[in-house]
Amino acid sequence: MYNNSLKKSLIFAYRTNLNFSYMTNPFSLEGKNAWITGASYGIGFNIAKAFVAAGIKNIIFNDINEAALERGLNNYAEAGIKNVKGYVCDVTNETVVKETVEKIHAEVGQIDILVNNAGIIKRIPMHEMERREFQQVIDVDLVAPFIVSSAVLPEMMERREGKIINICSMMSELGRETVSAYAAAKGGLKMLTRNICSEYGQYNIQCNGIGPGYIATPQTAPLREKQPDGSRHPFDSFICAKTPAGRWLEPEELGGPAVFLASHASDAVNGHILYVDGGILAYIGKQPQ
Ligand code: NAP
Ligand code: GCO
Repeated sequence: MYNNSLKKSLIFAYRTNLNFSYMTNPFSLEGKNAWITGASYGIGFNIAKAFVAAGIKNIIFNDINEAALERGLNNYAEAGIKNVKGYVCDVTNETVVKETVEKIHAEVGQIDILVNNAGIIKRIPMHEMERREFQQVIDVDLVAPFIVSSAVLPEMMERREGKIINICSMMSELGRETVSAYAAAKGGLKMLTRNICSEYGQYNIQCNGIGPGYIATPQTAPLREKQPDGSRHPFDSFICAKTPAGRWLEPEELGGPAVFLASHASDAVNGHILYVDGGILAYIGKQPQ
């Protein structure tokens, strides 16, 4: 009886590439390397901090130029994070992405976890938006996750293990004025997530998304700016009324969900979008008083 259950556990462990730390803590990231794109600050940086707390071996991040990379490296140093390697890499440039993956393999090692975090938004009414501007958003928010994932997948397939997390949005589900390109890209990213799951699940690769609600980062700073008379930005009040918690979320609050999706704890979760929105998608909004 005992022998049988031990044998079953060992077969399970072998099939799923488990290690000892998994058996004691399914949320452990010990021994793993994670590449988080555009993680100099904001959501990506906070996901990196949570990965470090979960025992990650190495954090890899990139930013678009030397100055941005330096700023990021300073942020990691200030947070006391030493096991970090930064690269200058524009995620929309296929050649540079391929070169960066080669450098990471040579200088750090295998990429166990990829977080497609880099993103931009342009808030322009659709009928005033130029095709070039629409395309830029699609390139960074949708085409880049395709480029980076495609460059990382072959090695994951060879090892028959990997985690890809795509940072989606409320706009993967909902629309609003002025964010047509962003909503189109993030809606597409939700479906890219499901398709990577469908195509590569057979290689023990899990691809899931995180759909953050409204998070207080530089990307959303213009929506929270105080008015000249000192009152709150109307969008700020609008978001608080749309969120059951009645507040913006902090980037730190995405750390736990990201650790879950990066760790063996989520090995049976694939193609899922985990909305971390303080309940926005469940709520009709604050009723008039
Ligand atoms: P952020 O503060 O603007 O950070 C985005 C990062 O991506 C920055 O480091 C930026 O670099 C980098 N980046 C942009 N284009 C790049 C490119 N072509 N190559 C490499 N890096 C590039 O944004 P955030 O709020 O942390 O958002 C992170 C992700 O979460 C984005 O995908 C965003 O759409 C998504 N999201 C945000 C919220 C929110 O409420 N904040 C909600 C839902 C989803 P620079 O330093 O050069 O700008
Ligand atoms: C906007 C916001 C959003 C959020 C987020 C929602 O202008 O509506 O910037 O796009 O940042 O993506 O989940």
